[in-house]
Parts: sequence; C-alpha cells; structure tokens
Amino acid sequence: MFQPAITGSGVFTPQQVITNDELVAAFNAYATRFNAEHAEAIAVGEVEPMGPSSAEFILSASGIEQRYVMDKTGVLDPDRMYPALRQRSDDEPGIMAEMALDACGKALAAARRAAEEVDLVICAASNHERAYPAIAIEIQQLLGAGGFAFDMNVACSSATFGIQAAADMVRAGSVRCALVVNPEICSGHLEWRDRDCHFIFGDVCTAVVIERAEDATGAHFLIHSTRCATQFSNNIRNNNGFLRRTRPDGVADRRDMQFMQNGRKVFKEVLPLVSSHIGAHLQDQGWTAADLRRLWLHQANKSMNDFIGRKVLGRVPDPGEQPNILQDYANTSSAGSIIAFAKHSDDLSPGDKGVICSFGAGYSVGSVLLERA
Ligand code: CO8
Repeated sequence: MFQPAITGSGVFTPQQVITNDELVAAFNAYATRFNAEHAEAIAVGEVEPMGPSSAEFILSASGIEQRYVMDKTGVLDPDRMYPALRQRSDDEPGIMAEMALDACGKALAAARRAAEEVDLVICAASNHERAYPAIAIEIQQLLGAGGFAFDMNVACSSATFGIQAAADMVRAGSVRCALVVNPEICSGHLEWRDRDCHFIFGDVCTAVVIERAEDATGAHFLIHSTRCATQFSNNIRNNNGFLRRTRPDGVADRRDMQFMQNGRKVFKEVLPLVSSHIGAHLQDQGWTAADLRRLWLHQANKSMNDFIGRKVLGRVPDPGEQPNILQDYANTSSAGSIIAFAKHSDDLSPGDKGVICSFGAGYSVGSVLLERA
C-alpha cells in the first residue's frame, strides 16, 4: 500500500463576470416583457405573473455577489436567457476539455509533474457535454498523458468522489499519478428565467494531482482518509437525458430539462446529513474537531456553510478557518470546495489538518481528510 497525497491544484476561472445587478436587470427585463405578452391571460388568472428578482434578496439569501460564466451575452439577453457558445467541429477540442487543460496545466505545474507522468485522468463533473467518447479521454490525449481515463458524475460531489477513486488506486498501486479534473459549465443547465434559482450557479474548472506521497517534490497534503455517502432524493433534479426524445412529453424545452430544486428542503435535509457525516468521519479517523485547522466546504450558500462550520467545530469558526469563495464564484457545483482548497491552503504548516467536504444532488456527501506535509 502507498500513501496518497494531493501534490498540486489548479483553477481555471472564465474571463466573463456577471454581477448581481447585471443579472437582475436582465431578468427583470425578461419578466416585464413576459408579463406584457401574457397580460390578458394573467388578468383572467390563467397565467401567473412573473415576480421581479432583486440583488438584495440574492445577497441575503445566498451570500453570492457575482459569478463567472463562459458566455454572459446570451445569459443577459432577455430574448435568449442562456449562454451562446460557438459551434465546434469534432476535430477541435471541446469546451470542457479546453477548460480542463488550463486547470490541469496549473495543477501539474504546482506538483512539478509533466503530463506524460500522469497515468489516470478522471473528469468528474455534474454534466458532460456529450455521451461519448469520454471527455476524460479527450483531456488525456490533449495533455499527452498515459494510462487510462474516464468520466464520472455525482453532481456536486463529483470532485470528492473522484478524489476517493483516484486516491484508492494510488494507494493500491494500480496508478502512480492521477489528475481529477472538474469542468463545471453550470450556466448551461441553469434556468436563468426562474428567479428562485437564476442567481445560484457559475462556471469554473478545478483540478488536483494525486500521487504517492513518496514521489512528491514539494509541499503536499497527505490524504489520510476519504468517505463518500449517498441517499436518494428528488429535491435536486434535472430530467434531461438521452431517452428524452423517446417519450411523448420529452420533446419540448420543459422547465424540468434544466436544474430544479426545492431549496428550502435541501437546506433542511442536507445540513444534518453533512454535519453528522464529517463528525463520524473524524471520529473513525481518531481525529477531533479541535484537530482541524481548515474546512474547505462545498460552496452553495453562506448560511449553510456558517451552520456546518459551527456544528462541526462546536463554535463560530475564526476568520479564515472556513473560507468561502461563493461570493465571487457562486455555486460551481463539484468545483466549489476545490476552489476553496486551491486558494486557501498554501498558508498551512506541516502537521496542519483539514477537511474538504462536498454535498448536493443525489443526495451525495464526500469528505477528504488531509494533513499538510
Ligand atoms: N428575488 C427576489 N425574491 C425572490 C427571489 C429573487 N431572485 N427568489 C425567490 N424569491 C422569493 C420567493 O418567491 C419567496 O417569496 P414568498 O415568500 O412570497 O413565497 C421568498 O423570496 C423566499 O424564497 P425561498 O424560500 O426560495 O428563499 P430561501 O431563503 O430558501 O433561499 C436558496 C433560496 C438560496 C435557494 C436556499 O434555499 C438555498 O440555498 N438552499 C440550499 C440549496 C442548495 O444547496 N442546493 C444545492 C444544489 S447544487 C447541486 O447539488 C448541484 C446540482 C448540479 C449542478 C446544477 C448546475 C445548474
């Protein structure tokens, strides 16, 4: 058995930003137009009028101030309200692979590894732009990596579940150096015309290098233990899928072909799941909350993270102990906790311990116990 370690991490951040004010202005223009177009039906009670969105609500309900996206013009166009991405031929890299190359390049540079030394690529994300061939195999080829590659999807927990898969293979010796990469184009499966959720998501790509600790050439994080758990729930759901056209009701661009959630229920049900998951994981590892210098949590909602931090530590976390990045990036699905880790881990000293924890659709929860070496 070999000791696995995270030896590098990288973040690709899209160039385009949408502030809450910009988002709300576009949404409200769309809603005003919708209400005017349906004025008669609204007057006789056949159609519900659309209520306006508000930047104050978004900030207080979520803590989100802005989000990065791959295309803002389409999202902010009241005639469209979803991203406009350019057509690509099959002979050029796909958009997810392109984002992944940037994040993987940064992670490999941090680990001081060449791409040829990688023998496993896992592309773990909430959605993949095509069914096959796997995006991971395209990334493997573009990087010039060896070994094998595969895609996986556990929604918001894709990254931590991917880390567990890679760490287990490094531990067993079946691979020596793995890349777990998370290109998340949440803007593509978000319903921007629904004020209940239009502010929640953003785009990003993260990557980590996982290899034997004995091979590490610089500062790294020992992966002491990983734990994944799932529990079926319909409270976060997207019904788009490959059988869509086979069903009588599957052709239209229905609301449930995009992200759907019962946010209040998710909030209430996922919080206890996550707090007890982290508590039990620490206990089984022989660690206590007092051992933790840092919590790199999934980035969905500020109050949710505040609650989990308090519950796990048994006190209000000190500034910096539980860093949030959601104010800048919004919810980036599986990449959120990895952005927090990548941007807020360099200052830790050898011996410092921390936990990466993701949670979301499925439901799914994944935790990774780390120690700076
Ligand atoms: N502006 C103004 N008012 C609004 C807005 C808005 N934008 N949106 C809603 N309102 C109104 C509502 O209509 C409601 O009005 P009323 O009281 O009259 O009915 C009122 O404000 C309160 O609304 P909510 O009850 O919805 O507000 P909450 O306080 O519950 O906040 C949140 C909503 C922020 C969504 C909150 O419930 C939350 O964060 N929940 C947790 C959600 C979560 O963590 N989900 C994880 C999902 S991510 C995941 O698993 C990955 C999925 C795969 C990726 C998908 C990519 C697209």
